[in-house]
Order: sequence, then C-alpha cells, then structure tokens
Amino acid sequence: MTEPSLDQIAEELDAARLRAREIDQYAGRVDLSLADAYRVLLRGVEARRGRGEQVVGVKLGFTSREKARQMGVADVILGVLTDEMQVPAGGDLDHGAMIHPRVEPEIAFRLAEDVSISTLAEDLLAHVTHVAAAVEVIDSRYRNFSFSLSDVVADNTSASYFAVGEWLPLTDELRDGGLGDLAVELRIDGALAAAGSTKAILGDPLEALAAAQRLAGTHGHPIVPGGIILAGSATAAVQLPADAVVAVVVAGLGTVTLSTS
Ligand code: OOG
Repeated sequence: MTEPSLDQIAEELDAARLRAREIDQYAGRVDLSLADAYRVLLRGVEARRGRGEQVVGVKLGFTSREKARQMGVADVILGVLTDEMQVPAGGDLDHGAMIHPRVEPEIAFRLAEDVSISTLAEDLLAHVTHVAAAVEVIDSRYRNFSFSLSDVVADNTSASYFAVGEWLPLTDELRDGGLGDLAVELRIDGALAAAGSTKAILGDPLEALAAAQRLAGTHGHPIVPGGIILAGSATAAVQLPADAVVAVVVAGLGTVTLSTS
C-alpha cells in the first residue's frame, strides 16, 4: 500500500474536523517525521485561508508537564489559530459540531500591531503588549485522543476553539516575574474541574514566548501583527460537556467564560 502524501494527510485531517468524524492516528501506518508533520499543519492552515479564514495567532501545546504526561508526549508543540476558532468571551459553541472536545485553562499574550515575521529574529517578549486569561477547547481528530507527537502536530495540535478574557497591559511588574505563579482554576457549571498555577507553564508562561519563537522560526508558522499567543494549558485537559458553562479564573488577570449547547 502506498503511503498518503502530505497533501492527502492534510485533506483527511481537514475533512475529519469539518465532519466531526474521528480518524485513526498515522503512527504505525505512515512514517511521518516531525518536520513533515509541521508541513501538514501549515498546509491545513493554507486550506483554511483559501476558504477565507485569517490567521490570528499561534498556540503552544504540552508546555505543562501534567499535560504532557496526560498525553504521553515530551516535546512542546506549536499550532496556528484562525479567526474562525476564536469565540467571543462568554460566547457559545455547538458541542455537536465537535468530536470529543476537552477544555484547558490558559493565558494569552498579544503582540504589538507593528510586529512582522522579521520579529522572529528578535526577542518576541519585547513585542508583547497585553496579557489575558484564556480558555482553549481542543478536539483531536484522532480516535480516543490517541496520537504520536507527529500525529498531533499534523492535526494542528488539536486546536479547535478558544476565547480570551479582558486584555490587560503587560506591565513591567508582570514582565518581571509577576506572571510566574498565579493561581488558575477551571470551573464547569461552577464546580472546580481543575486547579493549578501559571508556574506549570514551562516554569513561567513568559518562557512560552521563547518556545513559540523557536518553533515558528524552525517550521515557518505565520506571525501576524497584533497576533495572539496561547501559552498552553496550566493543568491536564478536562472533558467538555454539552450544555455547560466553562470559566477560567486566573488570579490577577480575571475570568473568561464560554458555554456549550
Ligand atoms: C494537544 C494539545 C495540547 C496544551 O495546551 O497542552 C495543548 C492535545 O492534548 O490534544 O493544547
């Protein structure tokens, strides 16, 4: 049997997402290197752009040890966010349009409006202007959320939807260790579903910026003016039920909610 091309893999993953139908992981049947997996990811993004979506940022995965342990992987990964994935804070998601969604408490950074791809050669942190509490919904296109590192990268790091709370200026105090140990809560219908600290995100979420810079520089992710960087989950992911209200509370940064129907 011939192996599918990178374009075919990108198309299969795109179709699985659009139809909300899971597929088998490629590991074990297709030899997909990590570099090729990133090529598949970026082809998938190109297909979405071709349908009118705009890139609004990037997202990290596996920045927390607990998250990496939950999924059995070891490396930090970087996906791409489009405008179609962004839900307004307090917005609603159609649970039936997803396969087996999970939710994660995160923090988000925002880049200055004058940032361009050449910024990648510089210190990305110097171009961050704002920070916010964020919630990410991941929805692996693979059966049972079972994947290898290359599989999950090809699948745009399970990116599905996200919402960002009120943007706060990234003050000198926050730049200077103030983001390093903030309490994080994930609540579903008011009940505590997961709790942790921003410390779980690479020891300090500012480290996520260096990781994003490194991965985007290596694999060619687009970095857009005013772009959002989701720093990765502070806890293990939690199953997202239908007809629920989800709240992420980050001490000092505020709360962001979304609901499902
Ligand atoms: C991959 C995405 C992980 C995070 O914040 O760690 C992620 C997955 O677990 O399906 O977004």
